[in-house]
Amino acid sequence: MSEVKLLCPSLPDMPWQEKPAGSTAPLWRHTENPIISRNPLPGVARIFNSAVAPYEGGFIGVFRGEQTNGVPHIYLGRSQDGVHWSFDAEKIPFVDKDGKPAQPVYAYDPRLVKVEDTYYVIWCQDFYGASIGVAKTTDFKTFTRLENPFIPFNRNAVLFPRRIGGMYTMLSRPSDSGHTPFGDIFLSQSPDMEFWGRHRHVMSKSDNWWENLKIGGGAAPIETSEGWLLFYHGVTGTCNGYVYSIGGAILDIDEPSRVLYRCSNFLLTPEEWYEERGFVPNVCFPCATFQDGDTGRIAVYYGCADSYVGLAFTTVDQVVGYIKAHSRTSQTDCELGAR
Ligand code: BMA
Repeated sequence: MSEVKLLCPSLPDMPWQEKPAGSTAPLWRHTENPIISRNPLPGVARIFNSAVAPYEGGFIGVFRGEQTNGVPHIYLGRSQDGVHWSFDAEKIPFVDKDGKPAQPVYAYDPRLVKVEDTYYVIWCQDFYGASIGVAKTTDFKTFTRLENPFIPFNRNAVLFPRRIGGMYTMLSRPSDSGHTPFGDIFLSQSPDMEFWGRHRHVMSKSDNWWENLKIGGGAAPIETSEGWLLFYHGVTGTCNGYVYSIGGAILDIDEPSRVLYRCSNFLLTPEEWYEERGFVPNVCFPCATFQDGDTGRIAVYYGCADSYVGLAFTTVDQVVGYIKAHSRTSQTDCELGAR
């Protein structure tokens, strides 16, 4: 029986594998990784950095598909087991509020979060510079664009799965126009998913070597009895390029700009061939999770080397225990983040 409670519905059919005997790692990889390989459909060279949700007794997802012309777009995928996926041949046909076609110029790193009865897709797109796009759907047939929440430059946005204090709440990472050599996680709130404000700083890069360059939001925060469990990415710069690892933090339930615990160790770092070798080597980039409120099981979907999708597992007890045991927070982590 789990000591830390996942405050979310049961999901008994989510993908799961037991921890390998002898492993001491907080996260362990699916033995079939990468679960999505190269050239997954005609015209798409790679799928990675993608997000999933339970839907109608199976699973659905929004997938970053790097087209063979190099431009990323978002494709819809479906799965019965959360491991083996099939994809629509055409990219998602976004429309505006009048139902007219409204395709972004490009779209990458989508997240998929259900808040109340609506699924929101959040991604990075061109808005006269890289910024955040949002669309909503209730049936996965019509995807209606909403107003862009932020001005450029901003990437890595993800919604909390419920309103907090009555407000929709979004994490994002303000950035620059390039391969941003800096970046901290901020939080913004909205009464209606259109007007965003009440911005708060959540946490910055740290002096932990694996995340000493920049950090960014990852999967939608998971509600637990200890606070919001956040899987995020942390980046270090080496003489041979950036290295992206998966980090973990726990945010205050009512004031999530306050970090309660932050793991000084990475939870997962590039070690396997599909994480170390690819279009961009050494990238583990979490974008979504499944969790089962009954057993405490968690499955993390993460992009691998900008080329593949991987799946890793943990339990809420183990990962929260590991984060707390190795926690080191700074003053700017713990404060409200308003100046
Ligand atoms: C970031 C984003 C991600 C990507 C990562 C590593 O800036 O563009 O989509 O996975 O770089 O290339």
